[in-house]
Amino acid sequence: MYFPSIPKIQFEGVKSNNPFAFRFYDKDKVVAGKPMRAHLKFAMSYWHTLCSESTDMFGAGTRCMNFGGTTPLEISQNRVAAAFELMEKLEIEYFCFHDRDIAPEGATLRESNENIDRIVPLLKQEMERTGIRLLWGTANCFNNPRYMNGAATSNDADVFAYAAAQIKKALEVTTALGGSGYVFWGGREGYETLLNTDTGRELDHMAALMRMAVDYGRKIGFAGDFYIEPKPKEPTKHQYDFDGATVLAFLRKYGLEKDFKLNIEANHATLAGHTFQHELRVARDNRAFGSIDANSGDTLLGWDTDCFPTNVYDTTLCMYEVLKAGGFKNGGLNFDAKVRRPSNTPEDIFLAYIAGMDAFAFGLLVADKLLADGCLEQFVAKRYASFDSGIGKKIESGATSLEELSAHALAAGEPHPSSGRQEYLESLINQYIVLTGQTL
Ligand code: XLS
Ligand code: NI
Ligand code: NI
Repeated sequence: MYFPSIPKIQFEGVKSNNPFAFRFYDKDKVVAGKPMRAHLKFAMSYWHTLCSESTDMFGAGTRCMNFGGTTPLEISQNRVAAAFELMEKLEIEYFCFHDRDIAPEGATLRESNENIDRIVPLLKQEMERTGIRLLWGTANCFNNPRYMNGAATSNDADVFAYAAAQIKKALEVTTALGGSGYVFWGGREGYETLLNTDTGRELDHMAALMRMAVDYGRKIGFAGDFYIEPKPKEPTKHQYDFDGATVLAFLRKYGLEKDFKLNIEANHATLAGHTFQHELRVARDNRAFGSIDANSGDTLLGWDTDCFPTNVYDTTLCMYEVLKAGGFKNGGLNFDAKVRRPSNTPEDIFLAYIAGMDAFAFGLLVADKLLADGCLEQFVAKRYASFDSGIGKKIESGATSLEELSAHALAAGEPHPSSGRQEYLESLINQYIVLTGQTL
């Protein structure tokens, strides 16, 4: 046991004073026809949860993540047991990883691949024992110095080939473990200066690698979704996958839109100058909603802080969009989140997950109530009612022209737009949060 002080976390309800209990996440409670666990599909991120020692640019790690191992491979082996103990104790049913999270990078690519092959059977065994599943896999093509100029968008064809080799292996492992998704997050796919960059050529290369990944994945039996995870900047000054809209344009330009969906991360949305809800809406409007990296940014810091999400207002609006999109299919809620550097004990990791899971469970309950009552839907439907008949209907069906609209405007005179009632609607969300709380 790696976390002997932590009990199995149970649902105890809102009145519980036990920090190691869920207050809102009642996994089998049925909401809108499905148990909470099926709506939320929580996943553990291997990298933040089991690899990060909480270093930052100015300081060393504040916790040791060796799990009693002395060699990199031994650490990785022990990490598997720790991962499953943690997920079992937290009732988390999915996980996500990068190739380099599960096994150490070796001196050569061949050695790295062999390291992966030593760990995969252990993961498989634990997955079979517990029923825990792989939400998505990915390749870390950003940490190693070889990727300093990018991976698929490097100026060096040998670097491109190296990334392709890593992605090939990661796809094989994801498929072998029955993963339902494969993520592309373009960690170094961007530029620092346009003075040395052929952006058009780099984007062609990025699309080419994705096309090859789809072809190979389908060939070896990967039936899940490919995702792009948009992020506007960091580590590069400008990342090509800036936001949902940019990614959709890229996918359509290169004919990749059928195989790819979006993996929306809350903190990336805010870095792009959007709200989390905005990015989810863009995905939903374009039928490209896939999965979520659940975390939150710090409004006072301008980088990807990956804080655990605890803001119920945000989780409510997120789950509202998820429900409206028809819920998760292959995707889920991956906690791409890390504890703060001073939260340096194993207990803190558990407390952080409990906080995040409870925040989403509560958000789900509020969103469900909002949708069941339909107050926002009714308001929005009424707000656009002028398009339901008459000239509005003609506009929507493409049955009018500038000539006819001009004649209409001349005859109708000055329009009288209606109030958007923003403040009222915002207070309604608060009201629903309180009303939902009262039912618990
Ligand atoms: C980093 C990204 C990363 C991806 C997976 O900002 O969020 O963690 O989710 O490569
Ligand atoms: Ni992420
Ligand atoms: Ni991120």
